[in-house]
Amino acid sequence: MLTKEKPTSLSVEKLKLSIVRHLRTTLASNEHVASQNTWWQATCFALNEEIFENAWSTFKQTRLDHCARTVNYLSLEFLIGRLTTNNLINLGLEDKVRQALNELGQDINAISGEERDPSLGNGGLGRLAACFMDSLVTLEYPAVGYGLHYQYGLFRQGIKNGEQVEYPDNWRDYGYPFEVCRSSFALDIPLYGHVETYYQGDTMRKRWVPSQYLRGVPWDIPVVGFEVKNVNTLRLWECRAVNEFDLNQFNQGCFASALHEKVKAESVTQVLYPNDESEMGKELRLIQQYFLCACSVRDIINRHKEHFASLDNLCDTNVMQLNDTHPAIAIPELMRILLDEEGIEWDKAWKISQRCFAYTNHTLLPEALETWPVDLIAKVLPRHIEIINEINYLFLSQVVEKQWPGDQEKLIKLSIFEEGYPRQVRMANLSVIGSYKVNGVAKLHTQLVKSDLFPEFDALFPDRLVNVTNGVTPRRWLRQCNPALAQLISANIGPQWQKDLSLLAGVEKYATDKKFVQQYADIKLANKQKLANYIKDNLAIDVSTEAIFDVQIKRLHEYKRQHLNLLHILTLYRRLLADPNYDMHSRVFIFAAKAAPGYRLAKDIIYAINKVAAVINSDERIKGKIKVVFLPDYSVTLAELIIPAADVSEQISTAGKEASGTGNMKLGLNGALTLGTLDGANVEIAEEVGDEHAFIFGLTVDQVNALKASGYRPQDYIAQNDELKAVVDWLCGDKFTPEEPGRLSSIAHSLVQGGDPYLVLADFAAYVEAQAQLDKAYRNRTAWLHSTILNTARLGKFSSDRSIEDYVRDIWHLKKVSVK
Ligand code: GPW
Repeated sequence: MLTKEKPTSLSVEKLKLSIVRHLRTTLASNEHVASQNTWWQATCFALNEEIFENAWSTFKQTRLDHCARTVNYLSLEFLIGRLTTNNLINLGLEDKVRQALNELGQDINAISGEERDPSLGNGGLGRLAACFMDSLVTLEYPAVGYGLHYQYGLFRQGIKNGEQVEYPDNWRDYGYPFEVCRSSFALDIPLYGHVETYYQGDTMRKRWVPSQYLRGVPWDIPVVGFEVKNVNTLRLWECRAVNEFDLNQFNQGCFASALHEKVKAESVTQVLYPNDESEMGKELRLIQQYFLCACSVRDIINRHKEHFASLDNLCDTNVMQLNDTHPAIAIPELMRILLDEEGIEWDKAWKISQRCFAYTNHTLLPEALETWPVDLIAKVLPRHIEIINEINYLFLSQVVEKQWPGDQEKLIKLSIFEEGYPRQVRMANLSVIGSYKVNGVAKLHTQLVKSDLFPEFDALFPDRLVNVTNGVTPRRWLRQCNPALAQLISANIGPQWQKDLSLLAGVEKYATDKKFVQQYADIKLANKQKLANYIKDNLAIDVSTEAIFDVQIKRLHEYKRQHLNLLHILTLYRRLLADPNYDMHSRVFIFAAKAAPGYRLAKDIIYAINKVAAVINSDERIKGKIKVVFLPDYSVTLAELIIPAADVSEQISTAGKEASGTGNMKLGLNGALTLGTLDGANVEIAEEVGDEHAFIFGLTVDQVNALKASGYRPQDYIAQNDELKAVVDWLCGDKFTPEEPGRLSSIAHSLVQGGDPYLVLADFAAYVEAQAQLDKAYRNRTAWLHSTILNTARLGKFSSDRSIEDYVRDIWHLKKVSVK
């Protein structure tokens, strides 16, 4: 038994009755004719009976506890993944529902397979938000997640002739059973227009006269706690037109223009922007950001005002966590309400506002640091640009000028405005100035935030910048995705690890226990077989579970260096061609990655992986020693299949570029050994697991900086390394694209003529060497299994429960609210 029974009135019999009742009365079907999808919906509705009631109790209990302080997690992305199995596990109803469905002639796995992934995020940042929501509710902290109800999530990826093609992801096509539309909390959001000055007695005041409104309609998705009654809310805003369409125009035959306003309004939450870690400056994206912030801030204030007459104590009842700068416009929005609507004077308003916001920085990449043209903000949000101006003026004159009198350079660097054409608003500067705490997401990352990104802010506000190392929820990323391993762990150390992952340390003593080691190995093998079957069924590629399953799964980015991995594959392939007896353990290189649709080189790398895969996989001379697999349409669900099957976790970003990474934690917990650079959370992973149980290679942050400062010349590395030269040349020729010679040369070009901005060539030799060590290590089966088990045993730190407790202690200061 993995899960404690929660106090629930739901017996197998009651569940059966409820499922059948929903088939018949909610879904207009019955148990004789229902499709699998209908069965799935009925099962979800049966669960909702328990879930919604608990959500209500949680909400009420929070009010009763004197409006216990609540964290509001503001994020443009929540990559929640499928909820059916997650909810079953967290409710402790997995066994009962399995039995109930069984007795009704249905298979629980097939039924939960009916759910489509809600892919309301791009990658790590969105998935982190989902893990945090799971931990917050499980730890019984009052929390609301605020996001957008995108009609289309992240595009579905297909591969056609090796190239990425994008298809729309209509994830809730005919509705989604775990969400409920709360139309009574709908709000109208102003936009555009101008600002008026007027006098109230002697005081000059401002008011925004908008020229347009959008309606925000909330959809609530319950977030079910594990082994607790608490159910929190993820509130996603859908944008609609305030006015229905113009019937007169419609009747006169002007169909398109009659619908114009409606179509335009609905476009705001139509689709998730697919650009991970790159800012774009598009008007619709700014409106998305503002729409989320305006709806959420209003909602928070409405909740507060049910209990308090003024907003003076807003920061006692609420904190708003900004998930990167994407929702930073919430800062001037709250200021606008305090100043213009509440009539609070500036200094007091600023104090209130600043105590309400905290900001998480997730990147140092310059292209990901958001800026917005001043003119664009002035057009869409005329009052906000005035407020930003005032915040900046007061900050520069009262804070910066005091600290560094007459220092023009400091003013230029710290100003919220970046001069130039066009002038820009720097959202990161606004976020640091407007928040009481700012955090990085791994130790190394936070150090770099302090030393490289915001050193002056750190000097001005020495206590503001803190670290909270990321984590992942052990419920989804161990218990749910690897049930056999979860079972084995529980059988030996008890099930409490699921709520306190540090208890995994108890597994360490079994790392030398013959029986345990064998069981652990059998589970890994079975997981590999399952993935091998999927690969066979979907891509018609045969892979052997004897081979090392070497996995790189993440967004496609130059800084993540999937092309470094590719160069190594080519190197092994050349060695095998040169010497058929070349001594290596067989290897399956598994990739899954989506590229932003406009990111040319990233798409070229996907194409190259697929072209190389086609040639290598069908080359009989190498006798299947290498297989290359690119699994299309990476998603949370696919990750749940791949991660438990991995032997090797590729974490090979250029040092200093990956803020944290979280896939590294999931893979390590599931027994993959990290092959990685000293970047992001890899540093802490290696620290926890011990250097002997990971393969760390490559330039450190300091070495990267020194090399760049001394004038990095990628050609030198090619000149010194014949193998490297040969594989780069391969990319320029027609070896892998006989029908289009030179089709892969853009990659070589970026590495040589392009200056190799992410030092792929500089790290190549060290990477190949680390790979050779790994190959050798894998062949010592006992030692490898030992390391694998120690990875599981020693990575307890990387639970998102620990991250949340860090946030609570250092930033949020929440108290638990237990629902009885
Ligand atoms: F650019 N991350 C992401 F910082 O997935 F906003 N998308 C993003 O747009 C950004 C960051 C942003 C990732 C980081 O790359 C990764 O290192 C980190 O583990 C993750 O955010 C969660 O902190």
